[in-house]
Amino acid sequence: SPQDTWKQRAGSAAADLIEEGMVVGLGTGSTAAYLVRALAQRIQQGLQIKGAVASSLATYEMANNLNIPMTDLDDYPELDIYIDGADEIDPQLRLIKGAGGALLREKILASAARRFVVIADSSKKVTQLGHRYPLPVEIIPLAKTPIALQISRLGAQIQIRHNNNIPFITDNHNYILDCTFPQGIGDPAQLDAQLHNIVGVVETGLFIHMVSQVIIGGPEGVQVFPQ
Ligand code: DER
Repeated sequence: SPQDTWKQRAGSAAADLIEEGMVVGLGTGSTAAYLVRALAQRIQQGLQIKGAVASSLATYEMANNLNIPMTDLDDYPELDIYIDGADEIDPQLRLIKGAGGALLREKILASAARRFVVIADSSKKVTQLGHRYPLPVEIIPLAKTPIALQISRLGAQIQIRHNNNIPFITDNHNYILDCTFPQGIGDPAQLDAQLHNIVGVVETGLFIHMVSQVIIGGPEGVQVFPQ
C-alpha cells in the first residue's frame, strides 16, 4: 500500500543516520520494522555498530534473526540514537505512542538516548493529540479498577486492552488501559502529570519534550522536522 511505501521511506532515511560505532535503540511497530530491515542491510554491507537495544521482545526477535548485534542498557546505559514510530505527532513534536503495547520500554529507551528520532507516514501528523487514537497507559493489573475509576474522572472512556478476549499482557507483565478523550488532549503535559499521580500507573503513551527529530514519509518523499 502507499502507506507502506511511505513508512519504508521514513525507515530507510532513519537508518542512514546510524554511524560506525553507535549504540542504537530499535523501536516497535510496522514503521520501526522497516528501520530494522534497513539497518540489517547496512550491517550486511559492512556497517559496524557497537550494538542495538530492542524496545520489545518482538523487535529483539526480528533484529536478532536479521543478525543485528544485540546488546542492552546494562552494557550501554546511554544510546547514541533511538529510532521509533508513533501513533500521533503534534506540531510541538509531542507524541501519542503505545498502539503496539510497547510504550514502557520505548519510553525507557527514548529517555536513555542522546537523540530520539521518530519515523512515520504522513497520516500520523495531527493538530491536537487524542482525536484519532486512544492514549495507552501501562498499569499494574491488580489496581486496574481503581485506576480506571480515577482516569475516568479525568474525562476519559477506558478500555482494558484485550487480544482475542483475554487481557493483553505487556512484555513487563502489565495491563494496558486505552483511554479515549472525546474532546482530545488540550494540555498533554498536565494530563501526563495527573496520570503519573495515580498510584499503580506505570507509564503513559504521552512522549513530551523527548523528540529530537521527526522523519515523515509521504507522497512527496521524505520530510524532516525541525529542519
Ligand atoms: O506502539 C508504538 O508505540 C508504535 O511505535 C506505534 O506507535 C507505531 O506503530 P506503526 O509504525 O505500526 O504505526
